[in-house]
Amino acid sequence: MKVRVFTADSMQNAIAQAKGVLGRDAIILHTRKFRKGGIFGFFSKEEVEVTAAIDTSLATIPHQKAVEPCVEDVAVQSELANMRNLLEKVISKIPQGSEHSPILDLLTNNDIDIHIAEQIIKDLPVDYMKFEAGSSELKQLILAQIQTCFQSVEGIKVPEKGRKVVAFFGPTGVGKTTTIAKLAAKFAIQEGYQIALITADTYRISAVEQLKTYSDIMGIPIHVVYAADELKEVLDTNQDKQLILIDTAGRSPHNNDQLDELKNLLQIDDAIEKYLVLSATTKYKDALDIVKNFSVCVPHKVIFTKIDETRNIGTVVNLLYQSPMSLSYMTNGQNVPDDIELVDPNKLTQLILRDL
Ligand SMILES: Nc1nc2c(ncn2[C@@H]2O[C@H](COP(=O)(O)OP(=O)(O)OP(=O)(O)O)[C@@H](O)[C@H]2O)c(=O)[nH]1
Ligand SMILES: [Mg+2]
Repeated sequence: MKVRVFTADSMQNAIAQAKGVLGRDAIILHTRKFRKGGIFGFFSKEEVEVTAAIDTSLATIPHQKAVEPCVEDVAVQSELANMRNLLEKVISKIPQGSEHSPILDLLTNNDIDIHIAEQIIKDLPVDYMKFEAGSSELKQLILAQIQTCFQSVEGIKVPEKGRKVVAFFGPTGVGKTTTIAKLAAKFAIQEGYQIALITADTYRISAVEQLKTYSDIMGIPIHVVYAADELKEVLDTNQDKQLILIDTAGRSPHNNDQLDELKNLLQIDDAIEKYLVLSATTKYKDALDIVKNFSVCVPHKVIFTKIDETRNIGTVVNLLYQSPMSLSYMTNGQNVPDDIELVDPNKLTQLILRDL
């Protein structure tokens, strides 16, 4: 048996290539879509990979006389025919297109997008079908597969020498300021670092007051900046701090002027580590727009907030499966400073699967 892998821009072209090279008797063993190139998962091109095989002993070889098979050939041919049957059975069980399977239903009922759910199932080990839908073994396999999308998790690392500057940005009301207050308490009060807060949110009347209230309670200095050059000045005058947290005004992902302004503010210093703050309650399609449009600000990591407000955090899986990102914290309530923790892939996936 000869097995070859073909890639093309569409399923049709990949299959045509396979049939062209291996002949019309080629069988398709596996198909997979993947994205190539791009930045932060975007602007990448979708490609299709087809794994095809041909039973060389059965393939039609043009201009060649048929030869009587010897006894050994017959045994090999029969073995190959068995393998072919088995493969076809396995392939027929892999969900294709809109075909529904119990696992697909389980995943989509948990707000996982149908295309992502299909991909998760395709990526499962082939022998997953030996387990009953709903069995703990199958749940473990799905859990492990979903966890492959949680690539790297790292919180704020304050260096031993020098300092760390972190800026937080994202759509309105997702919990940026509250998250900063939680982190300020963790680093200043619990871990004893010298920290300063900066707020560039001068759009909302009460925005400065909101962060100032926390900074007063914690005894942490706060600076208000109205423009990029002021931010630079404040960063220059706070060289003695070990950690500086910058709050920004919530922005609509569809307002390019606001996004440009934010981008200009944050690119004032290359050393600024940038965190995109996203609410886990966001609808998947909106979350895709947010990640795509805020990518002009080149976020290094993502924070998921309001994990406590939804029973379906499929959006998180959808986003990460579609476009891998580095994760940091997740927040699960309004309480400052308690309701924040480093993303725990296991815990997060358990949340997704709690209804499975
Ligand atoms: N349930 C829940 N509520 C949260 C969480 N984080 C923040 N909130 C609440 O969400 C609301 C908005 O929080 P903010 O911190 O003001 O959000 P923001 O992103 O700074 O908002 P803007 O500056 O207006 O864009 C507040 O009522 C917070 O208490 C969370 O993890 N869970
Ligand atoms: Mg705010």
